[in-house]
Amino acid sequence: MTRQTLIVAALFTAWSLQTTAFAQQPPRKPRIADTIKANVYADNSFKLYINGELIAVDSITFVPHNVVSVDVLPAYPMTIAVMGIDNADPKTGMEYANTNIGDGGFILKLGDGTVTNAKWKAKKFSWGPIGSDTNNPRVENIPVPKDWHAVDFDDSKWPNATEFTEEEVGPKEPFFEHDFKGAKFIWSGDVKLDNVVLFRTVVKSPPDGMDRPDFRGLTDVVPQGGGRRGGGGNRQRNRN
Ligand SMILES: [Ca+2]
Ligand SMILES: [Ca+2]
Repeated sequence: MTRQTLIVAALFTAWSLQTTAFAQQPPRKPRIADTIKANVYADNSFKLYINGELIAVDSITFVPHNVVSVDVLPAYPMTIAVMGIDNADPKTGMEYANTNIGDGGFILKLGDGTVTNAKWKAKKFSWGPIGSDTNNPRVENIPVPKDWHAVDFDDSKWPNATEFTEEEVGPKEPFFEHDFKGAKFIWSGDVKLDNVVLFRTVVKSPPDGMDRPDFRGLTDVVPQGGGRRGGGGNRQRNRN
């Protein structure tokens, strides 16, 4: 090889390495504009996992019925896993000192257009009072699998969620003050007796068709800046 060929080869190798490294790195730090809003309402409470991470826990477990609205940094395919909990005494399945059976209901909308509907999977893990027998109330439970919220959890044998109308669930005031347009109330088959329900779905790509960068793995790379605007001045550092 001539000296010139060697230089060209070296330059090409350096360029390839840089290109490969760049391809594996996120382009920049994510900004709040990269997030989408998650609006979540559960009768009575929920735990929300996205891509295996705990994202939100309902701040009010019983009443009043509330909406939880949080910022989410999306990454696709996006696995959403939710535990929906209808308030119930674990021994009787009833509430208000065993005077009421009560009912559940869950609805979610993300800023990318993701909504709850019957395409989601839903499986009951605690239900009662069996047969609506309030004189001799009993519950049944299935152990919740440890990895139910994991991305690779196999929910293929779970039934699909059942949709319920707004009238059936009867959401309270905060629901109407948030954007749930296009979303359906879901639960497992029995909105009254099923008290602990797990939901899962995979959003393959953003329903609104918007192209969004994937910021996963940020702790393993040095992002290309862009995290802060204004402030800092000469004190610009890679703050997290
Ligand atoms: Ca709640
Ligand atoms: Ca309830």
